[in-house]
Amino acid sequence: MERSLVLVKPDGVQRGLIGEVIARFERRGLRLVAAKFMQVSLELAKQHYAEHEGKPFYDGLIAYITSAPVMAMVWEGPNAVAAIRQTVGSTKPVESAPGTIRHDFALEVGRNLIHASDKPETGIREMGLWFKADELVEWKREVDRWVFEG
Ligand code: IDP
Ligand code: MG
Repeated sequence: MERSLVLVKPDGVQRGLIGEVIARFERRGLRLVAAKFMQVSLELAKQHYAEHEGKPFYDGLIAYITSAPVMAMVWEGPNAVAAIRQTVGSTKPVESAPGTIRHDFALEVGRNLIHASDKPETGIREMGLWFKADELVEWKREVDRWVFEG
């Protein structure tokens, strides 16, 4: 079972799209592990986006993610990282497939609504940055056997 960090970024929160995002992952069959509505500190923003330090959009990205509260979540499921990236769409909303979150709700790369871990290892790293171990909820759903084959 893989896990991915998902953030509804400040633009998604301000635009009232938290529920829309959660609904899409629930409908996909993914299982919620953790959720926290929070203001992102400068320190956490820098750790989260460390790989982008030095890029032309870095300062704007840090300003964006710390500009207003975000909804941070962890979702799990088989191949959760790839499944979630697929539902999220491409980094640039205008290159995202119709039906994806970024296609359906965004236009600009600097206001692309949502973050999702890009690899299983990234999911583990990011989950550790954003959540303490005791904030992760291990649980089973009655419907799991109708969604998860194994
Ligand atoms: P991802 O969010 O699809 O994984 P990354 O390449 O990891 O995309 O970039 C992280 C975030 O940085 C993007 O989601 C977007 O908000 C922002 N970003 C990436 N490239 C640009 C850019 O060229 N201009 C402005 N913001 C960008
Ligand atoms: Mg990324």
